[in-house]
Parts: sequence; structure tokens; C-alpha cells
Amino acid sequence: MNNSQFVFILTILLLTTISAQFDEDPVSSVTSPINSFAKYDNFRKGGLRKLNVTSSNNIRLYAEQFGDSKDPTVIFISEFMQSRLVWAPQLISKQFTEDLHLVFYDARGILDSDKPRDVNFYNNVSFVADDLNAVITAATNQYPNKKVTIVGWSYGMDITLLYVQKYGQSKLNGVVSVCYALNDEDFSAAILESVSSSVNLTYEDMIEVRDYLIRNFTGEGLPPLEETTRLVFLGGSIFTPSAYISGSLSSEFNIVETYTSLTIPILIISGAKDVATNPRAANFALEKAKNGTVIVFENSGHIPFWEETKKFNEVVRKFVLNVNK
Ligand SMILES: *[C@@H]1O[C@H](CO)[C@@H](O)[C@H](O)[C@H]1NC(C)=O
Ligand SMILES: *[C@@H]1O[C@H](CO)[C@@H](O)[C@H](O)[C@H]1NC(C)=O
Ligand SMILES: *[C@@H]1O[C@H](CO)[C@@H](O)[C@H](O)[C@H]1NC(C)=O
Ligand SMILES: *[C@@H]1O[C@H](CO)[C@@H](O)[C@H](O)[C@H]1NC(C)=O
Ligand SMILES: CC(=O)N[C@H]1CO[C@H](CO)[C@@H](O)[C@@H]1O
Repeated sequence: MNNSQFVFILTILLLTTISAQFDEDPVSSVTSPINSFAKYDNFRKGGLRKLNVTSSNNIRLYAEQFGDSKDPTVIFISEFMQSRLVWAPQLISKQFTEDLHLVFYDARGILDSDKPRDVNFYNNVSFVADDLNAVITAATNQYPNKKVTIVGWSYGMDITLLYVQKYGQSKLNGVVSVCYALNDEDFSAAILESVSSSVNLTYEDMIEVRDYLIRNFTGEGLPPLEETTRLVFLGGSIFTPSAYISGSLSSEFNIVETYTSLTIPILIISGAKDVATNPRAANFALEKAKNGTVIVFENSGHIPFWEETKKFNEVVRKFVLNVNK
């Protein structure tokens, strides 16, 4: 099975799961996975369109966009080792996507983007900044003066801040920070250790470590992820080479000052039952932010965009429309 076949099967799995789990539109009467896929495609005025993106070291990134590029642009950035597929609950919501231009991408080393097996493609924080810059440039190609809103999930916020450190904030009009620890000590030491120990494992052991991380995405005391949902997270991370982990972890950075320097609005979303990021990290971030607001998701762990989709979509959409006024 090659990557795209795998992703296709994942997508089918994903869509059936979503339609079963969420009573939100658009797929209300699913008779078969294929049928729901067709409906899904229909709903997406023109569907997802591929964006050509090339970053530094000639890395080709897989990015796709949905909606009209003249509408407010939102770029979604995933957690460490996670793919763009995790944003499916946002993508399939008709209320959320209406009149927005949404952009999803796999960072270097992830799923459908180039995945070199050499640490030299990952061991400089400059690279993830270049990746995001290349995506922003491609997404605003037709409207070069346009600003974009970022939704960064956990490590996705590190990427955002590394981007700001290198390129400045002039292309951004707002940031949604999802379950992010600006201060290292509020990120679970057990999880961090599990990630760093997962370099050069056998394939089976590697899957086990990645699965452990994913199981910890669900909030404490909440039911575990449904099997098919878990596979979306696991499948999105499974092709990532060890070089990504060792390279990314070997590069040190300090971004607190960059965070403090941001003058654009920051919406800080926190999961009250998050075991990966201590929920108190939100208060730390709020103190450091010039223009921050915190919204706590009481019934969420590390993935409020899955755990409380409706609320997530509402608050993020409202924020995006506000900063684009
Ligand atoms: C993207 O790149 C491919 C291959 O270089 C090219 O065939 C295609 O026309 C490009 N698409 C766009 C929208 O530029
Ligand atoms: C990272 O890459 C940048 C840009 O190519 C370069 O200026 C810098 O020296 C590199 N840093 C390290 C530690 O290699
Ligand atoms: C992992 O294996 C590669 C290739 O054998 C080696 O170069 C690298 O040093 C190893 N990394 C660690 C952390 O052991
Ligand atoms: C925060 O940003 C919003 C939107 O740009 C602006 O209206 C508001 O005045 C800012 N507040 C502060 C304290 O800077
Ligand atoms: C802190 C925490 O909840 N860790 C959990 C991570 O996932 C594993 C596997 O499901 C649990 O055993 C840990 O308790």
C-alpha cells in the first residue's frame, strides 16, 4: 500500500467515524463510506485543492486549501509528528467553513510531505519557520498583502513562534493557541521522555510509542478515543522517520520573548483535562501575552477540536471573523 492509498482509506475511516460521532452537518444520512465520501466532496464547493509548496532544502510540502482565497485565510498547524488529517472535524463542518479560506499542510517529515531520513533536514529551527513561510506565501499568492490567522496545536505553536522569530508578525492578524505550553515545565515530562526515547526503535516498538502519545491526547477521565479516530492520529504519524524526532529535539530555542512581543490578538484554548499540557500553562501564557484571551474547554484533554468540536468551531470562527474585520 502506498501513502496515498493509505490516506484514502484513512479518510474513509475518518469520515465514517466523524459522521457517527458528531451530529453536526453535513453527512447526516450515511449509507456507506463511499457514499459519505461523495457527499463530502460535493459539499466542499470544489473540494480541497492542492497548493504547490516548496520550502528550504528543496523540501516539497503537501498542502491543500478549501474555499475561496479572497475570504479570511486560516492556516492550521499540527502537533509534533501529527498530520493535517487531524483537522477533519473542522473541515467537514458547514457552519465552520462557510466563507473561510482554510489551509492544511503536513510539515516536513510528516505523511504526504517529503520525509528525508537525514537529521540535517530537521536539526535547524529555521526549517519549520521556512515551511510555514512557504505555506503562507503559497496561500496568499493571489493577494500578496493579505494577512492570515494561525491555528497552532501545541508544537504547532512552537512552529508559529519560530516563524515569527525569523519572519516577523506582519503577515499575521491573529493566533489561536491550542493546548500549548509556552513554559517547558508545563509539558508532560513523561510524554517528552517517551518521545525522545523513541529514536532508532524497531518498527513495532516505534508504533507502540506513538500510540502511547495518542492515547494521552484524550482528557483524563474521559472515554478513550474511538478506534477509528485513534487510527487517524496513528496513521498520520506512522511514516515519520526517526531523523525527524532526533533532529527536531536537538535544536534548542527560546521563544518566550517572541511570544511576549506579539501585538496581534492571541486566543488561548486550554483543555481542563489535558494530560500532555498542564492546563495552568494557559495562565502563564496569558500573563506573557500583550493581547491574549483564555477559553477553557472543561471536557477536553489535548484535542478539544475533536473532544468539543462544536464549541471549538464556534469560538475559533468568531475569533477569525473578528481579527479579519
Ligand atoms: C503544481 O505543480 C505541478 C508540478 O510541477 C504542476 O503540474 C501544476 O500545474 C502546479 N499547480 C499549480 C496550481 O500551480
Ligand atoms: C540554521 O539555518 C540558518 C539559515 O539557513 C543559518 O543561518 C543558521 O546558521 C543555521 N543554524 C545552525 C545552528 O546551523
Ligand atoms: C540512530 O541511527 C542512526 C543510523 O544508524 C545513527 O546515525 C544515529 O546516531 C542513531 N541515533 C541515536 C540517537 O542513537
Ligand atoms: C487586541 O486586539 C484587538 C484586535 O486587533 C484590538 O481591537 C484591541 O484593542 C487589542 N487590545 C489590546 C489590549 O491591545
Ligand atoms: C499521564 C497519563 O495519563 N498517562 C497515560 C498515557 O497513556 C497510557 C496508555 O494508555 C496510560 O497508561 C498513562 O496513564
